[in-house]
Amino acid sequence: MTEIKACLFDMDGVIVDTARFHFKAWHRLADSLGIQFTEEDNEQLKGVSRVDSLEKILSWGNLMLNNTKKIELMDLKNKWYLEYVEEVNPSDMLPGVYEFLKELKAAGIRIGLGSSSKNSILILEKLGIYDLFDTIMDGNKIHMSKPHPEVFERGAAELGIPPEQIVVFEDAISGVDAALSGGFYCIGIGDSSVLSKAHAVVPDMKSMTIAKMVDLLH
Ligand code: B16
Ligand code: MG
Repeated sequence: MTEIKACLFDMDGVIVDTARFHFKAWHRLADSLGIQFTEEDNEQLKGVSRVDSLEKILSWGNLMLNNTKKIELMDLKNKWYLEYVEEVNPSDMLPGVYEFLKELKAAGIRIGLGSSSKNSILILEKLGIYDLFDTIMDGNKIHMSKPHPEVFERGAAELGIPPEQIVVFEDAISGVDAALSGGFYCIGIGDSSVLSKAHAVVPDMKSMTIAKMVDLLH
């Protein structure tokens, strides 16, 4: 295995459990439109951009709306989401993440964010870890949402490190697909039956270390 020179982290579901707030806000919106929306449906929205998430929900409800109405609904969902994340603070960081980021930093392994979210900087600031990132690639900068590899490819390009020397940490099927099609190593965080395509899957970031990461990829 080649030397690992960088790690790219998905945000929602890997660094912080904001996925439940996205679910809550989409559920509230779907309810207001009379569309059924379960936690199982929500799996398909993880890692997917705001606009693509809305399109999926509308298609599940067989609802056709014009662009103005869609923008209004996305703004409403984001307003609710921002209310829910208002209280996010460093204690909301998922266990093991902070220690792992510190270990990477000390070892000179570059750290990047590869998130579909347009709220990523706000959340990283609330968690107090914004300064640890060497690059931030997110929904504000990319044109194609996961499973397209753009978010990770552009993160790698900003770091000047090729994909084969980078490990992506992802909790979503769309993100694992994005990492693999970009030629990155990928460690899935969550359910191994859901993320089975990743090179390795662990239930969470607890006790993640550089040694464990390298071991998982062997
Ligand atoms: P926003 P990630 C993704 O973030 C979330 O998983 C997904 O549920 C959300 O719809 C998307 O960001 C867009 O988020 O509405 O904040 O721009 O998992 O790629 O870090
Ligand atoms: Mg995610």
